[in-house]
Amino acid sequence: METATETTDIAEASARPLRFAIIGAGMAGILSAIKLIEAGLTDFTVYEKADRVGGTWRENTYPGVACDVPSHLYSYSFDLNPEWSHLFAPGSEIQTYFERVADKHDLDRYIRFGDEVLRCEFDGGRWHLETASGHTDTVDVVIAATGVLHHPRYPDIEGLNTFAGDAFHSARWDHDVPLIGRRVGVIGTGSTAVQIVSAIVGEVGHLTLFQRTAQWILPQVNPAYSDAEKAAFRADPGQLVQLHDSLSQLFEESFANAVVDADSPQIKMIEKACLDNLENNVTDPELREALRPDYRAACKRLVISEDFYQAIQQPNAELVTAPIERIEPGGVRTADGVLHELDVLVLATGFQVDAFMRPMKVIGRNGAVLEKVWADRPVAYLAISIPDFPNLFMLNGPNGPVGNFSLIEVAELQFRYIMQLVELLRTRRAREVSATHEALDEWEAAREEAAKHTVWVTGCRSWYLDDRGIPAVWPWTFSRFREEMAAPKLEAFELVE
Ligand code: N01
Repeated sequence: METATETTDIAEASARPLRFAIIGAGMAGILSAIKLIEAGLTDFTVYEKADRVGGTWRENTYPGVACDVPSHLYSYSFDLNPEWSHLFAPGSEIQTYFERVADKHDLDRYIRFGDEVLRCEFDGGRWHLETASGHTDTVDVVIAATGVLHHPRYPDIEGLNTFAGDAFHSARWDHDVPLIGRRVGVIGTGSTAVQIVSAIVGEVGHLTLFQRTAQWILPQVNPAYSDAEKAAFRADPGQLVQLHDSLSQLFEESFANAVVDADSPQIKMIEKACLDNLENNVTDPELREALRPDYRAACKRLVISEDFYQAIQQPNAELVTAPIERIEPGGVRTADGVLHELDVLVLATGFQVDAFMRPMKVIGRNGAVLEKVWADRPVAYLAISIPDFPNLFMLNGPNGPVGNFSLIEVAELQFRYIMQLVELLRTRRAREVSATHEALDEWEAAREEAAKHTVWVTGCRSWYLDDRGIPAVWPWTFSRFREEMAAPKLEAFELVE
């Protein structure tokens, strides 16, 4: 009779060898590489268009950049970090963390830097990749870890290119441009602009913030961790796990569940905290009214800042609410005829959030072209799998959880789910796995229905909303996401033998 070990050995010997391509070496790409190595699936290449890992944290280097998820939560669960300097660590520290984790797992030898994947075509049961340098690869599984907020959105403002000073998008910060004593304009009032304003107001000569829409600001202190606290984390990693888990629970109960229920007591508490912040911390009544939003808190992605109101009340700061008419060589002309003269113009105008792995050309089964499939808007079953695009799995794909969660926790849960689908391929239960059209349609309908109860549809414009005004994000609680990610429902997948 065969022993259990022999049975496993036989199963392993007959397992299908799989080659993988991971696209992107940001947070989710690094995670995928580490987890594949851990599973013994080491035949893979990570394709990264830039020359370093880090994704959004490599690209966003603007003054004040930080994550609004606490750093001990915004960490890999398997690589918690005792060294975080603050509750919300600065972006450069987060970038260093990703570089250190990638080094620790010796990922450089798997990563092809400076080579963008331009095309992926499914043919003969495998994916054929072509990169910008002309390199080709053939793989069984593609993991698209290409990120969400990475294609800068430039505003469509007349005369933008005529500006005679220095102008750049917040995600393309030009560190060669001096700011000290100069006249700097910032367009936008999202999380990015708010961080920039607080960080630079003390050094610029004059700061002009062009506000199209006022934002609710949730005040949140950002204490530093003491040397003693860091030493305690180092000495007892169990404390770090506890901290990570308690932050996760706190975030889930306070934020994550609040935003998906517009009538919840938690959202009312957030609204009150934002309102108190405005009432108590902006002294000039005219400025206070200019900064008062006319929609509910957290309808737009909530902006978290300890010191924005202080910054905008500095004598060298000015809030401009008149609509921008055009940009001229000397500055920004607003509809009231005023020319706001500037030396530097920062476009903190956000990202094209529906691009995902595009502009990469992706061709699935029977010639299905992603660009056409997504002509109206991007969709993927549970944000992971697209019908007719077998063995291609997305991390942080369309309509997944992005609001007020740690995207690392999201990606870890998604990856575990994907690995269960990969196991079907490896154990030869299927050669091709992709969601069925029916499963996707059902999920989309349920998602759209659930979205009606969220705070995101209570009357504001935001990057969460698609062209129909439906939030392109996970509209349920985080525990529901965890449940969905526990195990794939196989009836939702087309398994080609
Ligand atoms: O971009 P946004 P962001 N004329 O899209 C304005 C994450 N993030 O880079 O509100 C004038 O939120 C636009 O105005 P309006 C986080 O998920 C996190 O700030 O549309 N204004 C808006 O004010 C965040 O939500 C962190 O009327 C124009 C702004 O530009 C996401 O990234 C830090 C305009 C864009 O705001 C995006 O944030 C940074 C025009 N033509 C980012 N076009 C943290 O973790 C656009 N605007 C803290």
